[in-house]
Amino acid sequence: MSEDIKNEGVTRRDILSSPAKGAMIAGALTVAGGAMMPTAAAASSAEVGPGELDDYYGFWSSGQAGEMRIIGVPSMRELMRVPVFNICSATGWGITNESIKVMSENMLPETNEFLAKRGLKTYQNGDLHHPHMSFTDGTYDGRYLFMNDKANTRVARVRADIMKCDKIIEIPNASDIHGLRPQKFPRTGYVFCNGEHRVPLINDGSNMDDVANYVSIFTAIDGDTMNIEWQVLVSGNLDNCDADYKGKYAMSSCYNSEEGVTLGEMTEAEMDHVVVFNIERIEAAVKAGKYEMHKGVKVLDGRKGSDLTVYVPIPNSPHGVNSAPDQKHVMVNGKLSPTVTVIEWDKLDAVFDGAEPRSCVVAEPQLGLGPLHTAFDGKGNAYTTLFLDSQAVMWNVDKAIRQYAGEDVDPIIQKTDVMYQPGHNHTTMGETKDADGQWLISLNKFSKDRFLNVGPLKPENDQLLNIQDGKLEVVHDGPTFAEPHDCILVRADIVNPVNVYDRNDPLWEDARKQAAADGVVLEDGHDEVIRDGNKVRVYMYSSAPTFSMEKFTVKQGDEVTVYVTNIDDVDDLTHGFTLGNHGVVMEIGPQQTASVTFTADRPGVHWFYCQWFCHALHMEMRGRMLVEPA
Ligand code: K7E
Ligand code: CUA
Repeated sequence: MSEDIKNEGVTRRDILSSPAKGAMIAGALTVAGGAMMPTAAAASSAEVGPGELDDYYGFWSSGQAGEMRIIGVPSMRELMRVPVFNICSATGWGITNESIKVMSENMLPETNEFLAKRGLKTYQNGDLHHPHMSFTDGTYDGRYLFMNDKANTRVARVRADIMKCDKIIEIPNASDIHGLRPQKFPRTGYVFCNGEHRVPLINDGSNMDDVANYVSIFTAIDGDTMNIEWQVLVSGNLDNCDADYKGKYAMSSCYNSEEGVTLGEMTEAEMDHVVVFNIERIEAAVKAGKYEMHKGVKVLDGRKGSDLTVYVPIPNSPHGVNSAPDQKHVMVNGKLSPTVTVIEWDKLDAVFDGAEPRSCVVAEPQLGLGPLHTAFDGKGNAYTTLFLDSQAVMWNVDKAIRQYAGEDVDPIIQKTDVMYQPGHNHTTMGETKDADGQWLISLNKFSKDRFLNVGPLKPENDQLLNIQDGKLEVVHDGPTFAEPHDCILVRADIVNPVNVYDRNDPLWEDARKQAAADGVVLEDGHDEVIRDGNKVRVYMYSSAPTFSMEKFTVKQGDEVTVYVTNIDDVDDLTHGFTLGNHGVVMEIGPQQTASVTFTADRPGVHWFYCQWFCHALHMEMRGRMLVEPA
């Protein structure tokens, strides 16, 4: 199919940019191909040929795998994996000094103590659900990606210029960070995140049964500094969240308004709620000193009755919260209720002034069973995942509003099966004011029989749907390893990573300082072994296909730090440093410095080598470390 198109001398981009031409070619192919289905036109536009580039960056979470992944859309080709909360065998993330610093420097002291007792410098796992890009004026700005760790109560930031994680912070007082969204307007600004599980605020083990005093906590982080600005205590279990397009409100869904601790107790009530945070009032309360300090963070009380928040009743255990690109509405997905509740942001002004809380609700269409998340096309339509029905439903927001007002209209446009059981979905630019209605991703939790059987553990299935023609059409199945909860789809022109590191990158600031103290200039390809008591610092540089040091000698028991600077200044020329039988590995990108510290405890000759294919003589890029017996 794509070959035929190539023979015509027409690229996929031509087809996308010219609907008439696309239809013409599709028509011709239908005739030529005989049995080809009318879906051929859509399928062809999802095809990205060899050497062609995708139109969108997809930033995928990976759930319990702990990393972020970059997927090209619409090709669904996996482009990169960015280790964040996991340990990475390829890049040495979690092993190098620079990554351990990111992973440990902003943890609570008690966490680092807990880990040290187990011989660890960082957690070995994470559960990354929600990656979101920083915003300026309601749309993605290409600066950062923020993401949560549900497993170990952390939030991370990835720099979009180099696609590496540069900050990981632990959120005190909270338990398990789940929902996370950046402020959309005026900019990010705040990164909002939800502590999901309710725990005692002073969680010192003195009580388990006093559940009335368990709290869940909403946190606002400064996206520029990654400082925790404030926290708000809320009633119920926080789940997902989103922010408005005016910088006034953030909203979180809460299940378990019953504040129970068993499944029966948690799902008892017919109505739960969303909690809306009034940012201006919270900032004023912070200024006025109306907070308590807990673990170094300003904690405000936003539980029921507070004027910082309002609680809007929503049918049973709402889950996803999705702000619409019309900048007016926000969708709250019912999960145990077949409805999605549509709230008008502006009507919350009155609710904060005492109006009946549900007066902000402008629609509540019945869509099907298990609505979890909603995406948008920027043309007035919404797309909701139905987990239990295993479907995507396309519906019209305006019609849903008219139906709620009493008109006899059906907002549902189309339902289509997805394979199988979708959680999140996402559209191209769909969580920004620039939603463009090109593609919809359905992140399905089960693939069952869709792929070759790989044993009891199956991949998930991220399906691509074409939504360009006012209808839903599944055009691609994409198997994924555990467990991409969520993704965002960002127009390619917004993301502009560099090819070569800046020699002054703050990533290896510590190495730079240590080198300066040792009289070594990292920049000019200087190599040296410095002995400082039983600490040995080995500075070398790499230039394809050699390390500047063919060998170095240390003594058994020395604490050795190896610094490698890659002085190659060429695109796509990454070297590595793997030290045999020491569990030591680093990635060293062009112009990067990386370092690793280990104890030389094994007398003998040990080879180190470059594990990143870099040159015809890559296999020969190696050297020896001699460890002299004590
Ligand atoms: Cu719906 Cu963690 Cu975003 Cu999974 S959450 S589905
Ligand atoms: Cu350097 Cu392979």
